[in-house]
Amino acid sequence: MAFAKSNRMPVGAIQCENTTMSLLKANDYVAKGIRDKMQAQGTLLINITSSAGSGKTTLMQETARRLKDKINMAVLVGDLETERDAIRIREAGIPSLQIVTNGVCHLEAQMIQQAFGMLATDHLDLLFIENVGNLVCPAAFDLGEDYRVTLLASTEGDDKPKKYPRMFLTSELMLISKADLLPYIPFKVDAAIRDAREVNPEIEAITVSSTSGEGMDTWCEWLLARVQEKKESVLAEAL
Ligand SMILES: Nc1nc2c(ncn2[C@@H]2O[C@H](COP(=O)(O)OP(=O)(O)O)[C@@H](O)[C@H]2O)c(=O)[nH]1
Ligand SMILES: [Mg+2]
Repeated sequence: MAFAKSNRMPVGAIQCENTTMSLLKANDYVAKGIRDKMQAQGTLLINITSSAGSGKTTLMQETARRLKDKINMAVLVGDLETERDAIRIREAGIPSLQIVTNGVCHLEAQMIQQAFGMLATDHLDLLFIENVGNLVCPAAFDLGEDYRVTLLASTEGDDKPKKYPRMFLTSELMLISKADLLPYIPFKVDAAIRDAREVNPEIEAITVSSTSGEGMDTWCEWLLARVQEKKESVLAEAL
């Protein structure tokens, strides 16, 4: 095979790096617009990420049941196919809109922007984005969120923070989910938190179970404190 002068790139090869860089630049531009909109209306935006099946939708349902009478909240939820998660979340009593990505493995800021045309957000205190389930692609796309919260289920193994460092590096909070299963599984909570903090010394950690309710009060208090901070930051800007 012939090589270009640099001797590193086969002639005719597609330089994917450039495409990816311009895609990410465009994404960041739209993400900034979302961040500005959320700041103007005082809505806390939280991007929920994890592997598939770690309990994101169940957490959204349980969080809705606990907080929907205290704050206005909604969920945008991304999946490759089906509207099942949005239906589950609506059953918990809050608005939810499914973003079907048709095979794309992550949500992009443009998709969130488009969703605003179909889900009213102006009055919301808290908007969750449940991202597509995987620990790789969603890590690269800023959605304009205030916080990125990553679930690590006890069933996934405690080695994931070091294996998927970018996701944990870019998250402010790690939720160790399915805590009710910890007695039956060789998952070391301390090891998972230690590894996550070696990747990201600032990351906070809460152990939760949507099934037993363990840690849910701490999680909801964390959310309400962030909602309050957001309101205060909007007020401070108005002065
Ligand atoms: N034991 C246990 N199972 C859970 C918990 N949370 C979710 N699940 C189960 O895990 C599976 C995947 O949950 P789901 O919320 O759909 O995960 P998602 O793909 O991350 O949205 C479902 O069968 C849930 O019932 C939990 O806290 N404990
Ligand atoms: Mg889900």
